Amino acid sequence: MTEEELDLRTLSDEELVEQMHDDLYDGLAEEIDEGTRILLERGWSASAVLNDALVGGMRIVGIDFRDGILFVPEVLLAANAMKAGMAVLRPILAETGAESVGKVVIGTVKGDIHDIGKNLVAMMMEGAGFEVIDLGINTDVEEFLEALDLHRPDILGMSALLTTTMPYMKVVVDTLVERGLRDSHIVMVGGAPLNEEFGRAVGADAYCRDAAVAAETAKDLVARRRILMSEHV
Ligand code: B1M
Repeated sequence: MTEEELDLRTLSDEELVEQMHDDLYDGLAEEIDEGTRILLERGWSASAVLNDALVGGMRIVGIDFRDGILFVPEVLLAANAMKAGMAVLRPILAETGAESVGKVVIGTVKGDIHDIGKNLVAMMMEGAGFEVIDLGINTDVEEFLEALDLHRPDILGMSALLTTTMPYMKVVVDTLVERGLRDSHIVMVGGAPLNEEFGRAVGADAYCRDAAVAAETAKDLVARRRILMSEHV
């Protein structure tokens, strides 16, 4: 059977997830859109579709990219397909009837154009009730500072996927310290090459390994900060 003839609806859940990994690998955005919708129709939760079908597929792409089997153009297509699936999940993940629990300014740091993980974090935070101002990719310290001044968020979130760009997080935190702004915001960092120790070393309040942890941590830190502030009034 050729790709065009394959009816995704005839596949079992397990086969469909496997097929979606292949489709992601091949950068087939329409198929990823369809597969995502089918899994949701079958009663899968948005986070299960995200983790098993999409993030799982992207992990395979990442391994072959590292090993020189896939190159930038193919990975861009895979990223595009991933975004097609995320677009279907976005309204569900971002669904919240509650009032805003706080404000977040988030961006991928200067020199870095990876935005899939950052977009997921933004979505999950919206889903947790935050108002999110997304500065996009390649964000320099002045752009972060302007956004802090304009939006006065509770949280500044930074994402980096490259070992060469992650040190820039320290540039941003150091600049906040120099300008006397560090204590006005919670600083959260994340991205595949980071870890707890790096988070502490750059002076962040929290390092988060994934989007779900980021949303939980954000709620927790904002709640704690509000209690501290009310005690000081
Ligand atoms: Co890039 N790339 N890439 N890439 N790319 C990696 C990161 C790499 C690990 C691949 C590899 O070698 N295995 C490698 C980095 C090596 C290193 O630094 N040690 C790499 C490289 C080398 C490069 C280029 C230099 C390649 C080149 O040009 N020769 C180049 C750099 C461009 C630049 O940024 N200046 C490049 C380019 C690209 C594409 C443009 C082709 C594309 C990006 C498309 C896009 O994002 N729109 C791309 C992709 C897709 C990847 C991989 C394959 C996948 C990244 C991804 O989207 N993962 C990646 C391999 C990998 O990571 N396994 C790779 C899925 C996503 C859901 O996970 O982003 O980790 P992640 O986000 C998670 C957590 O980290 C966390 O939550 C997210 C969701 O759970 N998180 C946060 C992220 N940010 C957070 C912030 C938080 C909290 C949690 O708080 C604020």
